[in-house]
Amino acid sequence: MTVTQQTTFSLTEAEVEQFERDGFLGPIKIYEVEEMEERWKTVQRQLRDRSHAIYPVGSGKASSISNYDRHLDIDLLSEHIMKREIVDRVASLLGPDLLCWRSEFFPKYQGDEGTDWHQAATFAHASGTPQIVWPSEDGRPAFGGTVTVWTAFTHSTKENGCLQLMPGTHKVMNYDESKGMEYNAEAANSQEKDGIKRGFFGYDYRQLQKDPNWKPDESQAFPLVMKPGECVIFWSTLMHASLPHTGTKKDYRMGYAARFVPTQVQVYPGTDEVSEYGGGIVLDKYGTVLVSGEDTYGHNRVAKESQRGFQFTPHQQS
Ligand SMILES: O=C(O)CCC(=O)C(=O)O
Ligand SMILES: [Fe+2]
Repeated sequence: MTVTQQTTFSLTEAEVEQFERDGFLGPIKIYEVEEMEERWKTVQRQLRDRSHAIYPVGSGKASSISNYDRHLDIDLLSEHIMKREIVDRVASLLGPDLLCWRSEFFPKYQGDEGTDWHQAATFAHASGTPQIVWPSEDGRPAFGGTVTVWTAFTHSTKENGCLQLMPGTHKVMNYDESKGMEYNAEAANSQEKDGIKRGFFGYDYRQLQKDPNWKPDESQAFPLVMKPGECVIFWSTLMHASLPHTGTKKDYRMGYAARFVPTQVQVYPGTDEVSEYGGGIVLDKYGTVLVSGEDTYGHNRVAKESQRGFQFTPHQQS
């Protein structure tokens, strides 16, 4: 794996080794608590204004995918995915030529189930079509996945549904994302798995298990408590989940995940529309964002600026 030249926020060799061993790094402070809280208030207000959003609003559960990629129309989110504190670190892991291909909100409100244990290499799990495809090496597909930077926009605690991780589980896939899952919005918030209320936003991730009799080993898991403004960087192929929200109404948790791949990866190859989570989006206004380096492959549409004219000027790692 490439260790890029040292810049202000690039990782040390020891941190890169730790990431390769454990599959994650963090929590890492990106914003002061007060700054994050201010930013989140503003973003929250701006999320409601969809006049420049690239996907139209969906109904019910489908609304979550209509809030994909709001970094393409909300300045504070455009700035967030370009932040050197994030980009330099991810470049230390994936090399200097980097795309942000997706961002997503992950809320947990009072009574919400936890997120199922899962791993994602192609992101075909819900739509049935791979959303990211790495080049094949010697005719074999390389080990896929994306580096996710999940930032706590609010406090993230054991009571309000913080993430859980299983260190070191990112090198073996327990799931086959091509199997397909049944969508059933009504099934949400109704199932216990090993005594913990969990689901996957209307899906049951267990349907993708390679071995139907296998069970995630909860004893390997730990809860990742985070303050507003802290992030965790992890391979999407790391076993990850979250706890149910058993706390009070006021104390919701909000995570914002930005996903990165190197420029040699094909994003949404051969795909114009995505149907998943009971909703659908059309990719006509979609573009990846080159956050660092250059794109010599030209596999993907690259947005030069956001829908509001925010300039995506890639950082140089030197
Ligand atoms: O926030 C959660 O509960 C799940 C997040 C997740 O699965 C992801 O960022 O890939
Ligand atoms: Fe995930």
